Amino acid sequence: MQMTMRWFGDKFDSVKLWQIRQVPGVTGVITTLYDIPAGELWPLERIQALKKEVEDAGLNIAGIESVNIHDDIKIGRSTRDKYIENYIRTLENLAACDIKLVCYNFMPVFDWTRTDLAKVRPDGATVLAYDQKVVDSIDPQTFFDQTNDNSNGYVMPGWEPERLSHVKELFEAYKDVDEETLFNNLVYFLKAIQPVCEKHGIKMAIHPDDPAWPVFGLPRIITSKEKILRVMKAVDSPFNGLTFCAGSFGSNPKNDLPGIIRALPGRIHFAHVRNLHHFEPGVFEEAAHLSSDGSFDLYEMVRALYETGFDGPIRPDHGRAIWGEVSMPGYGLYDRALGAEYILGLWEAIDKSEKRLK
Ligand code: DNO
Repeated sequence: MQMTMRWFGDKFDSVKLWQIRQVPGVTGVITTLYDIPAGELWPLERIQALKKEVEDAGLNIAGIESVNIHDDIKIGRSTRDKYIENYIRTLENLAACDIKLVCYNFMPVFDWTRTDLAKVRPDGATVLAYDQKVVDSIDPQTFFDQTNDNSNGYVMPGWEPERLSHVKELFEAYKDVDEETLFNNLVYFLKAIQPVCEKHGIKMAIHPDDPAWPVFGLPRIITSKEKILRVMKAVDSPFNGLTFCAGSFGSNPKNDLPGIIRALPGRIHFAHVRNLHHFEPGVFEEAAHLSSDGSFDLYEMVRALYETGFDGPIRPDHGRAIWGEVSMPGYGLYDRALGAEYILGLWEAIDKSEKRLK
């Protein structure tokens, strides 16, 4: 297990690499070329420069989050092969820089969705929150505009303007794409990239849908243990893996988080570990990582990762905004650093008690 933090690049992140370097136990970053639109080729020189920047700061690139998938691939348009070709060449360029973990998602149009980016909690911290009633009462374009207006001036991951400047057209393009079609288009994509992944030992780690149900009538397919197992079986090779994201699967209280981890030994390549507080089905807010602050048992989650031999990067996930920090919502330094220390503490305790028992 390697403890990491997500970093969006010097131009886009409020957090600096030297600050991440000072978080005890964090040895790497999960990063991206945030300015490259989905579907375009990542030039080798850009990846090399990013790697140098991170390594000069005393860290390593533990993986990429995300190389985004062009909507034509998800929709299954005839143009998809051109975008898949760019994806394959991007993977080759990453492998040439020894970067072999790629997180991506297969959500149509929108990535993760929250209805409040700064809900005030009793202690004055603010958090991201979700209320299905809000989504049900507003149209997608207004929703998109509101999200961007409330993001402290930062571009939110998955909400990049160039991706979403055509919300209406995209909705139109998805009108014949149901869950089954989306699933088949994912399998088509995975089979197409399989040879390059297997040749270079690249691990692909699909991110679950967040929240874990259809929003705005768009299909969503990575929402439960059964559904992710279906994807794993459809292309049954270790390169085809999962980003276990507690907050995404956990948005549905019916999902048993340690159970999902235990069902996928060897197929979880990356983990986003965090906590949510549920109020009622479809209404939740993000919490501090500590188990007692939310609805999840972080000890059981970390224990399941430990016991299934997880050896990839973990990152703390969305943090609360605390101590006056202003950042991209969910991605400040302070609360994520607290989360990293807590997860490292759980891991050390489990590791030492297991070794003592032996
Ligand atoms: C939200 C993130 C997601 C995730 C993508 C992966 O903060 O967890 O945006 O990076 O879905 O492609």
